[in-house]
Amino acid sequence: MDAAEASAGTVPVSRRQFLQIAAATFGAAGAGCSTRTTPTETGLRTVNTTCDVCFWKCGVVATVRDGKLWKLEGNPLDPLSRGRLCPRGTAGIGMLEDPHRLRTPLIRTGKRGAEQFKAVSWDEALDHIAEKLKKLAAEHGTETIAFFKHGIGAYYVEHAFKAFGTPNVAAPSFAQCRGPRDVGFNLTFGTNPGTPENTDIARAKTLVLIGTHLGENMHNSQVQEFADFLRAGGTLIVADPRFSVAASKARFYLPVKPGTDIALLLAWMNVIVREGLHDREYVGEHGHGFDKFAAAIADKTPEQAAPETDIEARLIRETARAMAMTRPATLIHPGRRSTWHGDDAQRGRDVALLNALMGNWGREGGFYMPSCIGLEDYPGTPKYPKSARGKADNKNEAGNKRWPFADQTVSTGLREATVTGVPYPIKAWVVDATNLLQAIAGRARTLEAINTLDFLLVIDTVPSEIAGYADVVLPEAMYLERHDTLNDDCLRMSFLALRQPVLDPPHKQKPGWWIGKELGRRLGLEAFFPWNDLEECLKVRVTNGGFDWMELKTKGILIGPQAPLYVDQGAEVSYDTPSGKVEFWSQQLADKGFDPVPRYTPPEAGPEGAYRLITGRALMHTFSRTVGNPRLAQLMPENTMWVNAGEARRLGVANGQRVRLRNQDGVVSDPVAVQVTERIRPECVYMVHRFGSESRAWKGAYRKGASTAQLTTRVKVDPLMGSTSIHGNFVTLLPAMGGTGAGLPQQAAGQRSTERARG
Ligand SMILES: Nc1nc2c(c(=O)[nH]1)N[C@H]1C(S)=C(S)[C@@H](COP(=O)(O)OP(=O)(O)OC[C@H]3O[C@@H](n4cnc5c(=O)[nH]c(N)nc54)[C@H](O)[C@@H]3O)O[C@H]1N2
Ligand SMILES: Nc1nc2c(c(=O)[nH]1)N[C@H]1C(S)=C(S)[C@@H](COP(=O)(O)OP(=O)(O)OC[C@H]3O[C@@H](n4cnc5c(=O)[nH]c(N)nc54)[C@H](O)[C@@H]3O)O[C@H]1N2
Ligand code: SF4
Ligand SMILES: [Mo]
Repeated sequence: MDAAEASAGTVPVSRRQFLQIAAATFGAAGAGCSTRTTPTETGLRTVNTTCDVCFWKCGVVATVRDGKLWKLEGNPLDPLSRGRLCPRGTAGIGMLEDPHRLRTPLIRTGKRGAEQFKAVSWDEALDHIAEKLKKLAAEHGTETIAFFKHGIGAYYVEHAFKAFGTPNVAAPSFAQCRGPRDVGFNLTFGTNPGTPENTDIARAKTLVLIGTHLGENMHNSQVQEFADFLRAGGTLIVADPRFSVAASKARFYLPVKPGTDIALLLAWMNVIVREGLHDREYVGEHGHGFDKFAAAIADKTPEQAAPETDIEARLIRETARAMAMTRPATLIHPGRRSTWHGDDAQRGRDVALLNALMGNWGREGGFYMPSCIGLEDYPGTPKYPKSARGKADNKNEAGNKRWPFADQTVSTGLREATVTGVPYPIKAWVVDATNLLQAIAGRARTLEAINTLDFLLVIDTVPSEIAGYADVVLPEAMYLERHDTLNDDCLRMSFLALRQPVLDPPHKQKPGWWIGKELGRRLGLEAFFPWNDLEECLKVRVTNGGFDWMELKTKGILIGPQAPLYVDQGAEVSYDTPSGKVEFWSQQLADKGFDPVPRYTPPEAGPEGAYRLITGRALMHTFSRTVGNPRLAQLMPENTMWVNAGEARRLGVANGQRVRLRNQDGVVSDPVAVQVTERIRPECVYMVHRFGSESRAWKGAYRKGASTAQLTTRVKVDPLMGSTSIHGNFVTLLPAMGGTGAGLPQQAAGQRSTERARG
């Protein structure tokens, strides 16, 4: 059935038909490898826009030939791409080609999770949503709607929901990603590295990557700067239990035992302080509580850290001295995802403190001071209503904060409020561009929450796992088919970047701004959308900011003024902490009963014979955005499981052999190919996150590889800020069907993977 046909009907359709609706013959619309705006268009044209295959938002030059998208290249004017795209950006074409894209709004007909929907018109879908939301608001209050999002595409739908009155807006990029790092830095410097990070990588003389795996973690200009750093002969120190791509470029590689970073960081600081190698002038002028800090780490010697970290004391000393030698042009990279072992904000604080000892905040080769344009809103846009009940994510029964240092909404806190009704029940979720079933740890708890909801709205581009549980699914146009809000991130120089359509959506897909505005209209929020279309809104904002709209439209990027980058160029640096200084000793932590100087606790050991499961990124994929992208799937169709060569020998498993993994709670994964390698420590195994999708409708991704999220049933919550730590899960290897493996538990041969509960 064609989507247009399907949309006319109100007859319930079977799951098979849903698959067809989501997935029908998109390929036919664009014969072969690409899509077509109008069949009559001929010749070449280019449109400058921005990439959305990940959140770096690189500037893209899109070339259309005879009405089909032909190629995507980096925009040379753009500071985030510097004229080059990563493989995912180039393969953005594959997202348009994906024959399984959502095509039309859908309303659920079967039970939750059964992926049974009827296709409806936009009017029917939006009227239905508005009616539901108004009823919920009247009965329970607008706060009982939680909005989950990831990325700027969700901006105007979020705007509609904030205007409607919910304060409960969360992104997994806080409590599941960079939150602990940012909170650790906030507690120390009163600010944090932000996004994009204000790291001066190219100018550093020494760069320390503790955990963060630049090169596999592909944020375009950051990796280019990393290459500049290496080319200039900088000293690279990498601490990672896995010999990452970055480790292969390192002068010093420290194969640290997983979960012992705090011991390593404290020992590095112990050496630096004990030998007086820190920036004493900086610490004297800007440091707070340094003597108490020095006393607290006085016994954290490399000898004490060596048995914990499995790194020789001599190597810890040597690397600490190497860092001090080039300060302040020594950068201990803050990392990004930092949801590891439950003490992650304190780990983030240790990274911040080690940087503070280098005196590198606002110094060349450390952290530069970023600039941004900060355009005003569209004139006359009203203020959002204020909720009397406040946010629901971070309050306990007594009305106190559960996590005193969380400064953004904790997604998992909203999930808890949904399940427990404390501090008040959450009745509806709106999920826009985030796949919560894989993004937030504890899938069973997420499903429990979903099953208590009165209403779940999912806005996505493909039939994602979370979409399979929705009451209503809205198909968003792809990033190459829409305007989004402007990118005015803070960077070395201020800039504006425009995402604008290259092609029209091929079916009934609509841009997020249109969905927000249309929903807003139905909810009586016209005042919040005083423009006809987003282009008009952006034009006014850009023009009012003193910039030339036509120039932005043509170039895609405008560069604005740049403030001084470094203190010695006149940059102003202030520390927004209670003491107004860099807090080596934190009274605010002490006041809340936490360690004022981070303390090391050994990670919990796993069951006998089990391996700690650690995870990371692959160059050619972004989470669940790309697994079904036909072009990227060619490069990496599924993940593998890295296992240490000695362990593989002992277990009798061969490279390429398929195994299943069973975790400490008995959950069994889908089969995954073993990658036997010397490049990982023996006590852990490694898999790239986001494979093993459960959505039957997204055929390109369905059960490709194994899911790390499925195996992450044990989660530790950071007591400072509520993030969910996922590196405390352990797996044993089981032979997959027909496989052997002398050391594998044979009784489990042929075992099936755990059914990931649906509905
Ligand atoms: N290609 C690509 N790039 C991406 C993304 C993507 O999806 N695809 N996602 C982006 C996003 S949102 C984020 S947040 C970042 C995340 O990027 P990072 O912050 O770099 O990633 P992590 O996943 O935290 O770290 C993974 C690395 O930590 C190592 N590791 C595991 N346990 C330990 C330990 O106990 N100690 C130490 N020292 N190392 C350990 C792993 O072996 C691995 O090399 O990547 C971004 N870049
Ligand atoms: N086990 C485990 N869990 C993790 C991590 C990990 O390493 N391991 N990493 C964590 C980190 S660092 C992060 S940042 C989060 C990220 O987790 P998510 O927020 O889930 O990130 P994505 O997978 O990029 O976004 C997912 C959804 O957005 C949809 N989408 C893509 N493009 C569009 C669009 O244009 N419009 C709309 N409406 N939807 C779109 C995709 O189809 C997909 O369903 O996950 C976290 N969770
Ligand atoms: S880093 Fe790659 S995927 Fe991310 S925005 Fe840039 S080109 Fe796109
Ligand atoms: Mo992230």
